[in-house]
Amino acid sequence: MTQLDTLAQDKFNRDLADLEQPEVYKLLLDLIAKKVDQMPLFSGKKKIYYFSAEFLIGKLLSNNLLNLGIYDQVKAELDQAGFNIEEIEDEENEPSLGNGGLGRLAACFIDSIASLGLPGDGVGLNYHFGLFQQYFEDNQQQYRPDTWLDQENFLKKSDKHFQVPFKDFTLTSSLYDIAVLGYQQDKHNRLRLFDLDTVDSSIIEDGSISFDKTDIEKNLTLFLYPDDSDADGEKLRIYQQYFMVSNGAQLLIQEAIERGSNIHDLADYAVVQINDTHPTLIIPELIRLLTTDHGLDFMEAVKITSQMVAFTNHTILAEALETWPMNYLESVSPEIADIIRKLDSIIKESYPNQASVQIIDENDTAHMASIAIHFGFSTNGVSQLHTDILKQSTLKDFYELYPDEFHGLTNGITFRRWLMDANPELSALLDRVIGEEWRQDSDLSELMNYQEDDQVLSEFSQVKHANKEALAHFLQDHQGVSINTDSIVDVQVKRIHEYKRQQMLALYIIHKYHDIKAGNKPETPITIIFGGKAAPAYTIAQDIIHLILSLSELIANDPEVSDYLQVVFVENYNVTAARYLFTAADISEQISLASKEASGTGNMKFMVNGAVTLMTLDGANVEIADRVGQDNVYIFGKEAQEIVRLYDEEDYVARDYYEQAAIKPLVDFIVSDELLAIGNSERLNRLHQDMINKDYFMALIDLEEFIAIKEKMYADYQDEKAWRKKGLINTAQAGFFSSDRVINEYNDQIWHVQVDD
Ligand code: KOT
Repeated sequence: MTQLDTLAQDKFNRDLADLEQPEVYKLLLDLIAKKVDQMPLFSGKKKIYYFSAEFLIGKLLSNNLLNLGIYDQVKAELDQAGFNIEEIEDEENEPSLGNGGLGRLAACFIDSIASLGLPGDGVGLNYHFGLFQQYFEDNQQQYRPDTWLDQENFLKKSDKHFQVPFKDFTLTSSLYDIAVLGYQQDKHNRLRLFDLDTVDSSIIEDGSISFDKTDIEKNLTLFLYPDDSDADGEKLRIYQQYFMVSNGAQLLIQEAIERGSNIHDLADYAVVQINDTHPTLIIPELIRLLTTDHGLDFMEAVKITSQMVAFTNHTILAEALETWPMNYLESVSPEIADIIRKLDSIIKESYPNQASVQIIDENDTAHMASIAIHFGFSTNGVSQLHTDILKQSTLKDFYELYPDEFHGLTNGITFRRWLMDANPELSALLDRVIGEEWRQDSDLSELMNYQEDDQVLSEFSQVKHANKEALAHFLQDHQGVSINTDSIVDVQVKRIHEYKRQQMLALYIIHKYHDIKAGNKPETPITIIFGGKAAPAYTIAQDIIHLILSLSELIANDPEVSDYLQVVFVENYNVTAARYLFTAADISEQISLASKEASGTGNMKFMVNGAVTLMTLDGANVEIADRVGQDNVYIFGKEAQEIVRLYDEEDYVARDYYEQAAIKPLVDFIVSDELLAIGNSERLNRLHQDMINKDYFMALIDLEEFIAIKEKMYADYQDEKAWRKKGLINTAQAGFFSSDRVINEYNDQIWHVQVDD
């Protein structure tokens, strides 16, 4: 009798084959829980605490089975009983605990920390409705709360509680844990998510995502702030951040004492990595706890804290830099505000004439990044280019004060999820061609020896085609759209933001639409796919979604064009959908305005799955191009230095570009009779005006080059073998972008934690 059959009989007194799908799902949860119960925690003197407001972990069922090394066996048992493991995974809701790149990076990092055998937990919040679910109505983005907690899941309520003192009340937290299983490890780490038992979903206005913002006890962990690379200045956010870090700080001190710390040596027991500035209040909170609860004097507490906290910056966008008015902080926690004022005095005394490095500015507003840099021991950027820009411009004055504390650590992705789990066909092909070592060391470079091998290239093509079929099924089930699996699959998936320039790809679509109508039919049909959410407060981003959806409808209903060009916008893009898109893509769109995308990590997920990147020299794209060489990527557009100069000298005038003969008709088509007949005039007119008069992220500056290079790419695709060779070289060179490499670098340069083996 199989493992699952035995469990089924214990639990239901029936055979596996007689169960319903939800029961099988529960059985698998039980099986995994049993295995986890037998696995001790990773341990050691010093432990990593990765603090993040977001952990975009994705569904865990198959990932956990894979990490436990029982995926194939379980799949076979299920097959035998007539179940399909992918259908069973439909029973699991995707945890809704992140916005985009920053949250997904945290998920990849905790996977790698465990897979490398390091003791280290993630610390965050358990948002009951997480990020909103996106759906489309009248070609516009709409919102519904994500009820992800409704289904049985991997969260386990612990018996830990802490008291968090706010100005007017004290809240008692509850701690939930999710086991983080490293790849083929016999110990595990945890994701620690704090919550409040008093949160009350009945305060949400029916079916919407609006709620009473004042009643903290009822609303604190209801929702995740829906901003990506943006900061929303509401007070509830400070409550959330302080709740997260106060709990996390109390937890880490408690655990350190249990392991033998005498408090004075706390920095030998714990290192805290903060994922951007959202957890910065851990600095004053640690100082508060060390002085008030543990009797240290202020300067000793400051010194210990400064040896414990390391800061990662994820963006140079000014609108994303967190600043809090001191009166907000005072109304949330006067003690914390008071400590921040003391830290500010230290800096004002040390650097009296340097406005740019102060903590509190002339408007009595606190700059969270300043606190993190002055009172942490490490600041890092997330790609080489991003780190250079931090050192040379955004954080130049800080870099001059602390040159040795700056690090550049290019982001990475976990191959467990983004290759093994997402693309079992490609993984099996890799096993056959280069052996299975890559599953341990992420080294795929041996594949370079097969770039001229017809057999391998043809199998590579077959895998891509099978993944296009899987994507087609997903889109059919998910939103009733059918796509041509023999078309070129060209994908841009990421949050909707002007700097990422989805609007530039929309202008290309307008160009292509007219070109096809003029009789220039593509040899191979083209499917352009978008996915991503826009923040509810970000009007222009929603206008861009509206433009793309309206174009999609126009093209689908035009028989002259629809056989050659299709535009799809995936509804509610998330980790679950991402898997199908990264593995099916021929073309990866990484077209941000140079200097603005700190790293990007989607670029790496496409690359490892053999897509060819269309890129500006931004973020980690630069390093992708360095590794695969000029023949295997398509580069266009102005470079970062030039863009930084244009901003410094306010030297970009959108209208000058708009007036050009090749550009004007494309922009003006946004408000053409054809599109206005489909779309909303207010949205289309606003976007049109914005592009002509502002275009703050310079979609027009690179448009002509973009159109030219896209045409070249589609033409090059016609040589199937040459195209797949490019894809194969991309996969072969992707090893560097494994998050295992990144975590080893963090540990060598910043954390210095011992592997537990
Ligand atoms: C959000 C709010 C405030 C500050 C920063 C952010 C932020 C940055 N959210 N996501 N990012 C992205 O982080 C990724 C991981 O490092 C990068 O790859 C990506 O370029 C950032 O935009």
